[in-house]
Amino acid sequence: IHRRDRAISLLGLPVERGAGTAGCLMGPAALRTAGLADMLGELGHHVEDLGDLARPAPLAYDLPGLTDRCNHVAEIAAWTGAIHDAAYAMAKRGGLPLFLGGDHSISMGTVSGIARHCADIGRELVVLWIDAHADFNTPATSPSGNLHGMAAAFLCGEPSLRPLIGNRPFVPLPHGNLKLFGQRSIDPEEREALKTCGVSCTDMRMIDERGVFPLISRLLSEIDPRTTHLHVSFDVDFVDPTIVPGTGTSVPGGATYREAHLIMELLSDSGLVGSADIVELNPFLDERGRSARLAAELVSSLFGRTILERAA
Ligand code: B3U
Ligand code: MN
Ligand code: MN
Repeated sequence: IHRRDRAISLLGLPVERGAGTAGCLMGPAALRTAGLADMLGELGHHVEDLGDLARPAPLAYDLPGLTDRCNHVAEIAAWTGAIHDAAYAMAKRGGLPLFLGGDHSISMGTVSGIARHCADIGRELVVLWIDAHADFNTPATSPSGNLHGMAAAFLCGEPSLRPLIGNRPFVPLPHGNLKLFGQRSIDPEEREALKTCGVSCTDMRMIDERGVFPLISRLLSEIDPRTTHLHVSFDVDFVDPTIVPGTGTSVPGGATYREAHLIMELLSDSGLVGSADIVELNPFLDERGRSARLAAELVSSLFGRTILERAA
């Protein structure tokens, strides 16, 4: 069941202005220092590191309705476009794109690029958003103005955020194809919007009551591997702050070490994962590389690392 012969392409996205705290810029470097590429190579994958995407020049003009309401719009809009182009090209080339963040605003570019490729080839896209937060705010509901808290809403086609992608083709993700998992901090109006849009949200309480195994198995059983591309967007703040101190907006009551690994192992077993983001690692806040090391380990579990050999 474990495919360990995949062609994995790493792309670093040193973006931090989507978050309220600086430091995610160093995320890709820390993941490399933790040995991510070698860990994946040792599993048998063909790993190619494309390095970091170059920082694009910020937009020289305002985006009406966004510039005044959100933080660092000119930078993040430029990044979103550049990341979208890179992700689209990587998906088109084949192989499995693995995006190293960066704050969660990178997913506006990564997922929209993947969505565009899926539309080209007639595949359905499902996005599993593993996160303490829902990232479903809009400029009108956001308490902070930080764009990383609006990334999922952008991807589902929130009209007020659309200008971030400029005049590039944009394929919105249907609300039913966004699967939120692990939430424990949702703003009041954000919660209303999730309800109105019918977005599936497996919150931390459900995980406490029922456990990771049945919940993830159920989600995956609803995905048809013949027609569907699964993108995993993994925000490291999903994991409990006691084991991942290196992130900017930690929330108590996160996943345990084994819960996080089990999710990755089940995703790996499913063979469904076609692309992934690892985001919100902030090495400036980390303690002696612990969070970076755990993040790299979780990515190896996502790509076939097991405790005992279970491969067919
Ligand atoms: N929901 C809050 C906080 C937040 C969202 N995502 C992160 N923090 N990482 C907001 O600002 O939108
Ligand atoms: Mn997030
Ligand atoms: Mn988060």
